[in-house]
Amino acid sequence: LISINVSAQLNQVNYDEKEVPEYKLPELLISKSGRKIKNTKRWEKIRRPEILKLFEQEIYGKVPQTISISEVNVHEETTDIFDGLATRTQVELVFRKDDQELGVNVLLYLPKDTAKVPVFVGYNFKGNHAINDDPDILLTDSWVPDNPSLGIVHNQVTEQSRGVSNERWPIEEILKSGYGIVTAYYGDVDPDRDNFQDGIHPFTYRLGQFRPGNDEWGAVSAWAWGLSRIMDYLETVPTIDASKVVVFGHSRLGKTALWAAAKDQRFAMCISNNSGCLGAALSRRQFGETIGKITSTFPHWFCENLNKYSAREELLPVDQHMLLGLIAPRPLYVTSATADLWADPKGEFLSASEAGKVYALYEKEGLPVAEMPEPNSPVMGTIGYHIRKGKHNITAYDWKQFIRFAEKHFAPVIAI
Ligand code: GTR
Repeated sequence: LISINVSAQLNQVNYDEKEVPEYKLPELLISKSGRKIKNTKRWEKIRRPEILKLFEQEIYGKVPQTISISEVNVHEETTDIFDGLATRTQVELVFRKDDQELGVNVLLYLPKDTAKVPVFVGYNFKGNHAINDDPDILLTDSWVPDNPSLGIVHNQVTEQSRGVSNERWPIEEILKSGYGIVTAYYGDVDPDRDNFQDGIHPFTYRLGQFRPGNDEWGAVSAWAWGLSRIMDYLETVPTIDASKVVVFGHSRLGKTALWAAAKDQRFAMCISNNSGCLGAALSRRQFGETIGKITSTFPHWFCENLNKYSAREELLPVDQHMLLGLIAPRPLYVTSATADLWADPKGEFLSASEAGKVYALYEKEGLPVAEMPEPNSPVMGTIGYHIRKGKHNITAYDWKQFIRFAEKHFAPVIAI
């Protein structure tokens, strides 16, 4: 019977609310041993570590050992970008172990004439040069999925893809609002393909080991690790306010941003855009993308242990509202899009709503509404949410809300 259910689930996608199975979410605020978690002390001491460990073991995979930045190479620094609005810096974070070396190129635009700036930090999908027409952004030499229409062949980018994602990156608006923007190509840390011989993973292998253990890091966990190393670097930049770093990401990189913020409490705020399955959406709803689908299409994203839950969501010891709860009490913004049913907008809203229970322990307001708001009607408590009209994407509209949300929670940036 179980195998029939598994193949039935794998072959169809449910977009019908009436077909969502009945489910019971695992309790956020009852510990494994049955203790009620009534205050922040117990949350931080007992329940938070328990939940974090479950996500590590069963979903994203733990980082097997500490790997630190070996060297920072400053490629260039230019002080007058966008008519004097900003400085641009390009650095390479170098990681070395034995004869292995990995370089992650980080691009920073920081507003000028401000003492210490808050920043948004998040990965891009196609290389730093794709986020703007700026001709001086270095091209990545990492593996990039082929896309001949953008001149990406033999997994290498060319000039042709410069600026192709600029609609997703309204850099001047971000800078004008007083925020800096920091990005890196996620494939610098680990190429997005089912191959555990490239990227950062082999740095932790024993002799004769070819892939991570069952409870060790998949790609999302490796990308999240990379965001924390970027954070290590940001802490050393004197013009950045490291207490105001907002980690953000779209889609698979939204999943990554959530996991990074859950693990690394130095990120002061988190934005998950259209992150869907194993991002913000509740797995037990099995609406749109499911665990069975995601683990068969992207077998390298999560740890091996996750495969146990393919079409057996009810056995998971956690659900995604608990991932969002790990971000408390820090401000968290979750978005959906009306046409992005694959990511289960309702499931994203419901988990954001449930996560409010942890925020309540801190006497913070979670989501300020009980029902899902109308399209293009953002709501902003310490947890914020909007569902934008349109497709799976990150748009200027989304960015306007991110900036508003950051301005609501961080004191205004003061010009000097
Ligand atoms: C889809 C995947 C989603 C989402 C998306 C993306 O194909 O099924 O989970 O991550 O890719 O990253 O654009």
